[in-house]
Amino acid sequence: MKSICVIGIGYVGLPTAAMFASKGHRVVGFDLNKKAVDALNRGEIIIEEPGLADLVKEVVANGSLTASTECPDNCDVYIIAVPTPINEDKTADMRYVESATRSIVPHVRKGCIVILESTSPPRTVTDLMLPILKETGLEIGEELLVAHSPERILPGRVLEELRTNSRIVGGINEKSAKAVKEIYESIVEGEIFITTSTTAEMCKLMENTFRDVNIALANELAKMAEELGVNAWEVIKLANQHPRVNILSPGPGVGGHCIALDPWFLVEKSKQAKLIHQARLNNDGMPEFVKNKTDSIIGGLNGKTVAVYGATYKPNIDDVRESPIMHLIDMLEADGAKVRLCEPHAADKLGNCFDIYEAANGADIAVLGVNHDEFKDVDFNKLTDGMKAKNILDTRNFWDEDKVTAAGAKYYLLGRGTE
Ligand code: SAJ
Repeated sequence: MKSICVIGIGYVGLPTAAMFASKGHRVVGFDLNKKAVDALNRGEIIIEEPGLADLVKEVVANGSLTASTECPDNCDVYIIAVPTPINEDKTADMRYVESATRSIVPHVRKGCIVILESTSPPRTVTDLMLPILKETGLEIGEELLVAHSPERILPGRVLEELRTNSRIVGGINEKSAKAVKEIYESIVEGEIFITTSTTAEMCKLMENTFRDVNIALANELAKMAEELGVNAWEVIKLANQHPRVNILSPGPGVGGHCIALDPWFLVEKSKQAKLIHQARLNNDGMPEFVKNKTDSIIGGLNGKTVAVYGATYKPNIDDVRESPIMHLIDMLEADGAKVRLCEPHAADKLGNCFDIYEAANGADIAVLGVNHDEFKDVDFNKLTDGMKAKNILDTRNFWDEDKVTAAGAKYYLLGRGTE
């Protein structure tokens, strides 16, 4: 049993803290956000993630997880899981990692372990953290062990992936890597691979970059298909029959706090990252492409009403960070359209949301932005009933064209050109 401090009790830190607590460790979640700390001490959570509320309730009730707005003394392990957002100029904002590292300096003692989980630009542990940790006076790598073990959990499946995914542990030396591997062995059933801290940083960034570049390729296909009179979705289905081809799905853009940001950390650090840079620009351009498509379907946006279905960055979660649909809404409004949003997962956060059928009232077009389960079996007769013009734009290939047309509406699909 270890005493563990998790710094940052957000999307990554909270489930990690709860998992360690459920395996018999004594865990303190340290966060400057008093609202999150107070909620956690009451056994409540302020994010949506399957299974997390029950787990947190249980470990808070049995006393193994507590939260504090002050960094605790005398922990064996300090895990940093704070956000690494991006600045306006697309460079990494490392202030939280830096201040989290500084905050533990007065509290660590001989034998302590410091782990960075936050996704960070290459060389963060070596160039940013180690100089700060040296201020402890402890011998780094001997008396104070340090590693980067990037989180790789998929929002919406966090608890399962935390347990079953393999894990990379990049130590500043072998002693650090081995000690940190042992810590994660108590919660991870997947394999744990040992490497250096900078390699671990690069691995995490390249995983998300791999996905970003491949989504950019799918989005480029969608745009070409519209120009050349082909259905991109059919091309993908058929091309993916090839045993070594797996084209991903086009969509209104890439959102979330990971894939939409992480590739920039490589662009910032290396002039070689040209394809990676272009992929980011392609994906960031998708909301505008969808806005223009909406505009051309209804013949101009000014004074029109657009019903938007879904605003989170992907289905069945409540996270709107970097959501392409939020950008789309801003652009529609900037061009003079009135937006009526239906977002069952984040209505509290966003305000001004309508239910599925109310949202389309008086609309000139309904745009499906996120393929939430709630939207699967909509009754298109009911949805299009009060619409001013019965136009449906599906950006996810999610709605059934036959059902839409049976309701007397016109169905448009992102990535489908007319031959
Ligand atoms: N998307 C597409 N087309 C696709 C797949 C995704 O447009 O074919 C879009 C989604 O709509 C969404 C975005 O990409 O807006 C990202 O969604 P995602 O489900 O691919 O990934 P995230 O951002 O939720 O989580 C990723 C995961 N990384 C990988 O799969 C390589 C997760 O394992 C990481 O832990 C997470 O980033 C992270 O925290 O870094």
